Amino acid sequence: MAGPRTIIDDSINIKEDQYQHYTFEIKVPSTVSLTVTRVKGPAFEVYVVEKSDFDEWKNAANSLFGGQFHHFPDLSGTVNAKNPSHDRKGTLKAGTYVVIIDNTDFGSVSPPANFADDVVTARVKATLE
Ligand SMILES: [Ca+2]
Ligand SMILES: [Ca+2]
Repeated sequence: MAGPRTIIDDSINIKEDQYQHYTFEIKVPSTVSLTVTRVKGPAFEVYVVEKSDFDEWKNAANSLFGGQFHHFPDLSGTVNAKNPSHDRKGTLKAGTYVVIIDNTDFGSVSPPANFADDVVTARVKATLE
């Protein structure tokens, strides 16, 4: 296969209490490189889940006390002042996947509870090898 192929290349603004997601499909086992860079805003999480588990993630995120969901820890993580660029690589089998950028109270970090809309501005890039 010739060189890495870009599957996501985007700049986003995500309002407080919202998340953004990207779906991609791979036909054969592939190495995915994912870079999510914080430009502005509060700390947030990045999750990579199988598309069939996206509803499970949404249910967990909408539940008051969280919940169980399946994700790929190698590709997931927190973006914050200490770690402003989430730079991960992992091998995935053929399938359809969802990258979630979470600016909600779900997970280990939450936008500040104040009267301001803490918008996350980020660059999202993913390539397949
Ligand atoms: Ca969160
Ligand atoms: Ca706020």
